[in-house]
This record gives sequence, structure tokens and C-alpha cells, in this order.
Amino acid sequence: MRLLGKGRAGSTPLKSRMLQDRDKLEMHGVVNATTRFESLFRECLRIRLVEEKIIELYPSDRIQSPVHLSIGQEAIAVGTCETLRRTDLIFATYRSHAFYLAKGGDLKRMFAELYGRVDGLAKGKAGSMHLAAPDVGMMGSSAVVGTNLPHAAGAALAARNRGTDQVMVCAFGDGATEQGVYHETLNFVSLMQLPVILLCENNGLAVHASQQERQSYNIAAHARCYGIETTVLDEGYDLMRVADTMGSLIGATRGDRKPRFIEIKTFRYKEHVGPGDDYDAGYRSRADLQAWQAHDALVQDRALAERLRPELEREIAAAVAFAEASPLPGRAELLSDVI
Ligand SMILES: Cc1ncc(C[n+]2csc(CCOP(=O)(O)OP(=O)(O)O)c2C)c(N)n1
Ligand SMILES: [Mg+2]
Repeated sequence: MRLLGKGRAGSTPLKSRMLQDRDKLEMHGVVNATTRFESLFRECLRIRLVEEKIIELYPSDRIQSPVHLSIGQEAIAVGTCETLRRTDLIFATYRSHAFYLAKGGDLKRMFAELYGRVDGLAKGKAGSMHLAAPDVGMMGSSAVVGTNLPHAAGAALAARNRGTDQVMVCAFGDGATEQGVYHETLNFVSLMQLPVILLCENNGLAVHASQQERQSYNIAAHARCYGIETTVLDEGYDLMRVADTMGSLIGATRGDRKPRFIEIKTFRYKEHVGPGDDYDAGYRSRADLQAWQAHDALVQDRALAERLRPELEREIAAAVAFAEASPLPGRAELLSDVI
């Protein structure tokens, strides 16, 4: 199974790539390099701790929703949202706690939604797979693979027609590239030259099936066939590199209003759905996980993580308490807001 790009698999550097980059920046006296790294790291850690809290709570059955955890993939959402403005819009998938939080979604209302309570984003009716917070540009996520693609294209068309400077980001998995609507969307955004960044979070898996056993094509090469400028980033664990790359792409699309495509390789640490590990299921090994974690700053930089952890844990505890204090929806809610 492919894990790390360019022959990195198996190497166990003492310092992750991300940490080396920080050192380099500091050596060259780049002002605020540490501050920037730390704030990106903090946001990644916040998301991971939120999902670890979900894992802890799950066996109690208080969470009323299936959960697709993004642990291991956080750098993509955080690196993307660093540059996005509040008015830019994200269209994500059922695995989108990271995008929701990185874009500025409210943590308390997210927990209330997972608990199925009235103070949830959708009064507890939507659950983890359908998080939406239009006020901060998180336009929603969907359980149906690929359905966010035409929504992002439509929003980009609206932005063009209205003459705004918004940039749309559509995040989807490697599995979504097998959907018919994916191809229709790539064709449409290229033909119409729409301001959207198509962001493939390639964790190499659709449920338990590896990319190699499902796909006869190369995702990035295929996207180029539609005449869309395409970038591939193998190091999806590298927070600074993801942030820099996404920053350039977002800046370019804001300027020239053209579509762009990026494939970022990443690694899903947990099972496809649910809070557990499934390394005994036979489709990947713990050694695969460890090879990726050797580059994961959240795992490698324990000192920084421990320094930031208490404040984040307090925020998360308050959000859980908020959810637990929120009432369940009453009978009157049964048919409201439901089509
Ligand atoms: C249209 C559609 N077909 C099939 C499914 C079942 N399904 C749920 S998740 C999934 C895998 C998707 O993989 P990918 O897009 O790579 O996302 P990841 O889970 O890896 O983040 C599939 C096939 C679905 N939800 N929707
Ligand atoms: Mg996948």
C-alpha cells in the first residue's frame, strides 16, 4: 500500500518535516515563523483533541450520530483555512469535523448536534455527516459521496455572476473521483472558468478498498485532461507546506478567477466510520500508521502539544457540558425543517 510519497516510507526522522521547516524559517529570521507555526499547530491539536473526546464519549451512547473521524488529516483543513476569508465558501464531505472547526464553526453547537440536542446546528437532526455553518462559510457536508462537487461549482458560478472576489473550496476524497458527477463538475468549472479550488484529500482508501484496486487512472493526470492547473502534494502531514501551497493557490484563484485542482496525500488513522482502530481488518498495518506518524508534528512535538493542551481541553469540556445541558428536541420538532 502506498503511504508516503517519494520513498519516504519507513524512514523515522527525529524531527518531522514540519518542525524542520520551522527551524529553517527561524534561522533565516523570518518574523513570526514560530507564532505562525504555533497557531497552525494549535488549531490542528484542537481538532484532534475534539475528535479524541468524541472517541472517549462514544461508548456512552450519548453521541447520537455516526462519526467519520479526520484524525491524521487535520493539516489539510487547517492549512487551507489559514488563507481563506470568512466570505469564502467550503463544501466538504461527511468527514469534515476538521473543515468545520478550521473554518470557524462553533464547537458547542457541533457537540450539541452530535448529541442530537436542540442547540445543535440543525437542532440535532443532521448529525456529524451534515455539519453546516453558512455564517462562517462552511456550506455543508454530505453523506452522499460527490454531492458537494456541483454545489461548489454552482456557488462559484454565482460568485462570478455577482462579481464577488470569493474563492470556493470543494474538498472530497479519492473515492469521489469515481463518481460521474465528479467528471461533470471538472468539465463545467473548466469550461466556465469558475473560481473554485478542487481539493482531493487522498487517503488512498474508500472504506476498506485501496486506490490501486479501484482506479485505472491517476487522479492528478486525469484532472489535467480537463485543462485545469493541477498540483500534487505528497506530504499531507506537513502543516507549513500545506498552508503555503494552499495559500498560493487560493491567492492565485482570487486574482485570476480560474479553477485549480490539488491532490494532497494523507492518512486516515481511525476506521472508516466510528471511533475505533481497525488495523486487524487486514487492509493496512500498524507499521503503515507508524510510518506516517513519524512525520506528524502533533505526535512528534510532545512538548508543544502538552503546553497547549490544558487550555484546549477546557474549551472542549465546556462544549461537552453545553451539549449535555441542551434539551432533546420535543415532539413539535419531529416534522419541522424536514422535507
Ligand atoms: C454516492 C455514494 N456511493 C457510495 C457511498 C458509500 N460510501 C460511503 S463512504 C465511501 C468511500 C468514499 O471514499 P473517499 O471519497 O475516498 O472518502 P474518505 O472516506 O476516504 O474520506 C463510500 C463508497 C455513498 N455514501 N455515496
Ligand atoms: Mg479516501
